[in-house]
Amino acid sequence: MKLSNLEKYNDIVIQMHNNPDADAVGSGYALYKYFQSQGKKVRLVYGGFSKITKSNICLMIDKLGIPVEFINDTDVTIPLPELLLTVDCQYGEGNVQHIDAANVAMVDHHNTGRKSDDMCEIRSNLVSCSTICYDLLKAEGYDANQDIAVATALYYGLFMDSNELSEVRHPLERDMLDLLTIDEQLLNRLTHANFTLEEFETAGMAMLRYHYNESKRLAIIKARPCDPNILGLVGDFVLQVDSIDVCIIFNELPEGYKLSVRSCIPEATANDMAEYLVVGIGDGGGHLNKAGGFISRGKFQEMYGDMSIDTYIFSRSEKYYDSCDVVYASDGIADTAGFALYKKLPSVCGYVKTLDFMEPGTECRVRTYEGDVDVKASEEIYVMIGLLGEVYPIERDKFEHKYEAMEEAFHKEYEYPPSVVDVAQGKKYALLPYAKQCVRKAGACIYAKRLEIPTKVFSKWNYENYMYGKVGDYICYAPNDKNDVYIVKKKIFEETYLLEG
Ligand SMILES: [Mn+2]
Repeated sequence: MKLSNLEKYNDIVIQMHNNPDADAVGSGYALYKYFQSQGKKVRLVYGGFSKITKSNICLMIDKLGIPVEFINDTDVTIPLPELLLTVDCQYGEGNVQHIDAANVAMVDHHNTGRKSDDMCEIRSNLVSCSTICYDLLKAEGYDANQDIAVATALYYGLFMDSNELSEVRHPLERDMLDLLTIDEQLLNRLTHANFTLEEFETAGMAMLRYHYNESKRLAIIKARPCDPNILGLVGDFVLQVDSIDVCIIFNELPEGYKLSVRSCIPEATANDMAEYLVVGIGDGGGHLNKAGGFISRGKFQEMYGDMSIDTYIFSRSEKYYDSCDVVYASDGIADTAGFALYKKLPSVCGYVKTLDFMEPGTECRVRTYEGDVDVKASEEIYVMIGLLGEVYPIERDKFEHKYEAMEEAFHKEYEYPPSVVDVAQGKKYALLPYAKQCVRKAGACIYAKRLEIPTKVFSKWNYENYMYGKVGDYICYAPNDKNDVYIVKKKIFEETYLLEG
């Protein structure tokens, strides 16, 4: 959906879910300001049983001057709007007060199975709805930075929905953080108004009741029901203990279980652990050090019957330690059993010379799907654009060995346009305007093996972390360089390589 699809409506009501959080308010406010700039009559409302009381949300609304209206159950102040636009939620859901409307549109990042269409923008791969709104505004040429309140509201929405940015992973989210100009002072105040004295006590009690696994240096804590932020806070604190490397803290909510993971070791990172704990029963992810997740009560019961959540978390987290391989590229591949020779299929990719758009020596962040990787712009460094829009740096001699460079421009449409960031300037460069075509030389070969368990490869490139391969992805190395070890995603591998012979 594009916001301009909704141009034909003049009377618009934007609705947040009941008991709105920062993401709902940030999203709603950004769209409110956009439609106002288009000369529309627009209101920003939420319903339910209670008015917002949470301290940080009240402060956000007050300081940013957000014109939020509470529509009480019994209070029918909404005359049938021409368009009802729900944000951070979907029309008809349990936590969305029913409002009659002639037409309904939705912007949301929760996965309910609904797909995007002319009236809906549903992107569940993003951690916040604010990110979607940021992108929708950008697509209409509306710069969120022209109004610092809008920029700050969007930023804070992402901040709060990503467990204080620890679950940010999509390139679009990282762009948003780099490019928004916000009221830092207000953000600072908001982040220090997160909980009440009662919640503070909950945190204290949680810390008194920890379980400790000495051999794994792992602490597990069950907390009383509380705001997810409290879990993160406790986890951060616990991780400062000298004999604890990983901390898992969880609690029970009406719809399921919220968990927060903290780690300070590369062998068991927080995001991997969180993803592992929720496989098949929820969502989880985040950063190496901080991650979070949610387990749905219904799915948990379906899969594990009446196993208690405590038993599940204890046994599953212990299993994690045997579930993953770690490969250091500098050590090379010691055991080549199971690897086979694959031939690259000839195909056209894009490439960009870093010096075509940057000064030599410029620190340049390449935004790959596996994480950010920093390189210095030079004669020797090119950036490849693969079949699915994936980008990665490549050394010139490797490039010339594998590819035939062409002079024709490389055009292709991608959901997320390949880009790099000039780290010092905080400036983003789209790569496609500089991209030229290259053709893979026939016969280039690699050794590859399908992964049977998840594998982390610490590659020779300066990745912020490591390349992570899931079951079904491929671990590969170059025939002439056993230290050139990397992961290729299943889909890319299958489109790119053919078993030799
Ligand atoms: Mn949200």
